[in-house]
Amino acid sequence: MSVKDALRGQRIETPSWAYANSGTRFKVFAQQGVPRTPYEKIDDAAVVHRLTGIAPTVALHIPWDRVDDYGKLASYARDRGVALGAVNSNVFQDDDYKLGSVCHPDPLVRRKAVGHLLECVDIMDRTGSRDLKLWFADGLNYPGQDDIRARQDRLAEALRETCARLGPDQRMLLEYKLFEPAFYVTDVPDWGTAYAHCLTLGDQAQVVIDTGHHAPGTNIEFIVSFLLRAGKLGAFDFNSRFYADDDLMAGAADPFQLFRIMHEIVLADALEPAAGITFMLDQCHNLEPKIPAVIRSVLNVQEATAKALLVDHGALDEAQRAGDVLGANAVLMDAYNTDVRPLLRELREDMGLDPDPVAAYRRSGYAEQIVRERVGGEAAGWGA
Ligand code: PSV
Ligand code: MN
Ligand code: MN
Repeated sequence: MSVKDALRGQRIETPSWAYANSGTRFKVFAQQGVPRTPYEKIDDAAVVHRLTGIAPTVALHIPWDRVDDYGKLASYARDRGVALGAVNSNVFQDDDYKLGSVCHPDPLVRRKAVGHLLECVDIMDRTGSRDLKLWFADGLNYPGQDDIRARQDRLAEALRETCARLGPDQRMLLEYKLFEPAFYVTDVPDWGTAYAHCLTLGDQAQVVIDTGHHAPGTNIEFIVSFLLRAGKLGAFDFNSRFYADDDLMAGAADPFQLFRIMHEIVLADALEPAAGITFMLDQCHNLEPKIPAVIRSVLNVQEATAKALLVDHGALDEAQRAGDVLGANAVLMDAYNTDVRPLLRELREDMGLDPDPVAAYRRSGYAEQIVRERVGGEAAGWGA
């Protein structure tokens, strides 16, 4: 397949919450024109897809995107040229979850949490979503606070029950995170823990790599490569980090890391949707305008992918076999250092798109339109 064909087939899923107000624990700086409802988040996601041509699905977050009729939400999305993607569960924003959700010492709280996960699968049945994405804020702040091993048992039991509820074409994607909000123990802190649970759960359970959820210096492409080999990589949450879970635009902090990740994907032939890896963004745009920031992130992932597709695999293989350390590294760097922007402009023109989606967004007047039209009502913020 040609580089252009591979890029034409690429799919990136945008998160509904990236379009809404968000902030840090210190302050949410509200922006004008942000969506007031899940429907308006879909309108914004549809704009991103219309301009980039490669972002045809939008992930939901329940309860932030709770509606009465999910079938109606799905057809609303379809009418705008997009589809609903992964359903993200939320068992971290309720007073009951102070000491955890599925790992909580109280069986009543665990039941409530599992009830929510099962409700998310009901929603997937109605939206036609394939993926249930699980991230747990569960953990401990102090040594002795709870029994670490018992919490793993509770986690395993909750995952087992939820997995058993999935339809044959649905998947459970388990996300890990090193720390935060818990500081001493996190119950799913790393890919090894997520992988071990997914192995026990069987084929429908796979791991999500959120690029912001590792210790500084972690070699993420190794994790990508390991999970791909094991058939256990289900999805990415792309974003950039400088320090912790910064949720900045993908490709902003370390575009070379994004390239190295996409190189592993290309090597494993895992770019096409048929390979079953969902490439999502998980970002919060706290200072910058949201829609152009999502567009920029999609383009950054596309650029890293284009460079990864340009790697000369024949030359790389030859250099590796010959033990030519510098030669092999040079093959990768040649691809990374290629300016792929002319190629991508050409690709977009072939696809009937504006070659510069960010400029096209600015010219479109959509930003001004939503400021004018979205007055009154509550802005749907992070957690709203
Ligand atoms: C919290 O760290 C988080 O950013 C996780 O990455 C989830 O994917 C996301 O929130 C949405 O729940
Ligand atoms: Mn995430
Ligand atoms: Mn996160």
